[in-house]
Amino acid sequence: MSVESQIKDSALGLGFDLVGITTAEPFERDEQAASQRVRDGLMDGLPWYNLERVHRMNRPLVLLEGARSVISLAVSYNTSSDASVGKSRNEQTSARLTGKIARYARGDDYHKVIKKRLRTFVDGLPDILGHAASARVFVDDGPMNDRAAAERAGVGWFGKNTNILTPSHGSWVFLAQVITDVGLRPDAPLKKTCGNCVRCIDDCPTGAIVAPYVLDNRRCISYLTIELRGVIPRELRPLMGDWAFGCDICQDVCPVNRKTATGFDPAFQKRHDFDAPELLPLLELGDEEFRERFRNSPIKRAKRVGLQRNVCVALGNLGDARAVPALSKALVHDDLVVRLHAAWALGRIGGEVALGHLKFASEHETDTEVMAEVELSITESESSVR
Ligand code: B12
Ligand code: SF4
Ligand code: SF4
Repeated sequence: MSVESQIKDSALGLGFDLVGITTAEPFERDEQAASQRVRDGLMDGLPWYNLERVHRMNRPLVLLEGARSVISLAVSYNTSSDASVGKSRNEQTSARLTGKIARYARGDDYHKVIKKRLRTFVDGLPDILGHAASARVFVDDGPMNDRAAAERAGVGWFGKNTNILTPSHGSWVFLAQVITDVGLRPDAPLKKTCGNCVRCIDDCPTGAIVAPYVLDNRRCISYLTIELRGVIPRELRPLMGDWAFGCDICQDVCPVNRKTATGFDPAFQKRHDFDAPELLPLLELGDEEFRERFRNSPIKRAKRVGLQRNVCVALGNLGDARAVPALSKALVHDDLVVRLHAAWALGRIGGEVALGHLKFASEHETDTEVMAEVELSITESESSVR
């Protein structure tokens, strides 16, 4: 059995679903494209994503001295069917007021789980090779272009929504890389493309996929609900639907994802209520309860205030008056970002009761930015009452 086959078997045995190998040559097309994206302002909002990082992340030799190969790995997180996709708003609101969490975030934090697995994998390399090897591991936590490596190693191909699509598991995969100084026979990239399909581009509600393979980070719901700290641009809020954390629309509509193998990784099984969580109780969470509920979950990244801000937007978009009491409580939240989005949501739901709460807030609010939102929402609410 070749060394490459033994390495792949070892990875599959540890719970990786897919593995491919590429050289440590630079990803030149990707470096150029990503640099242009930064210059065009399409990566704005992620200050760490700068030209220096783009240079490093596309050059394995800069990341590991003597690098010769990249072993590219993927793990499926598609472990359960989706309770919320395909349900109409009426079906959802008739029972409970629920929002949506992106699939990748329904189980344990993948960074920790996969990092541990990568270390075990690397520890096993000397036994296979018969000598020591230098290696550096990455899983979305360092300057490495995961998608470019996965594409060139034949793990999958770039979809027009910018995700890597794999033939067996669709795009529902986490990507991880091992850069090593061992020379390995590379795999060939897949000869697959999206063809004429443009579903993801047409169905993205915020128009974030501005051209095939090009995403405007600032418009992506994933960015707005996970990475953005502070106020969500007003014009984008109505387009965000009921996403409380992340967004899967451009993957849900993708025909390649229709028939995909299910992942069995216990770490990524859906936690209770993590696909379509009840929104109102999330608004009530204190710091300690937030930490407890989202311990070892990717959702921690949004922080309590970010998640509660997202919940306000989702409730505003659901437009259900049952949310008015909870949102009116959020008008006196200790964080101004939550107060501001609660005011917006009340204005969007409208009606006499919501209007009354907004007027009360207009007499007591001390922050000028929140006050401006309260006043705008009063105007909108008054026009809905009339
Ligand atoms: C920054 C980032 C984000 C940002 C920006 C996303 C983006 N598209 O750039 C935000 C916060 C919005 C985000 C969202 C998501 N992310 Co993210 N993110 C990253 C991160 C850290 C860097 C990605 C990056 O470099 N983007 C910069 C741009 C320039 O790259 P790109 O969009 O991939 O574009 C490439 C193509 O255009 C290609 N290209 C250029 N010209 C051409 C021409 C042709 C013909 C072709 C084919 C390609 C091509 O070159 C570009 C550079 O490689 C990676 C982890 C990592 N270290 O790599 C995870 C990563 C990409 N994210 C991941 C995930 C899971 C997500 C979400 C699905 C989460 C969610 N459900 O909410 C969404 C998906 C949104 C989307 N449609 O992309 C996974 C993707 C797995 C996969 N199957 O592809 C990654 C790889 C993390 C991981 N290790 O698993 N993410
Ligand atoms: S994740 Fe959502 S908002 Fe972002 S590009 Fe895909 S569909 Fe658009
Ligand atoms: S929806 Fe169509 S265009 Fe978009 S990634 Fe899937 S196959 Fe490609």
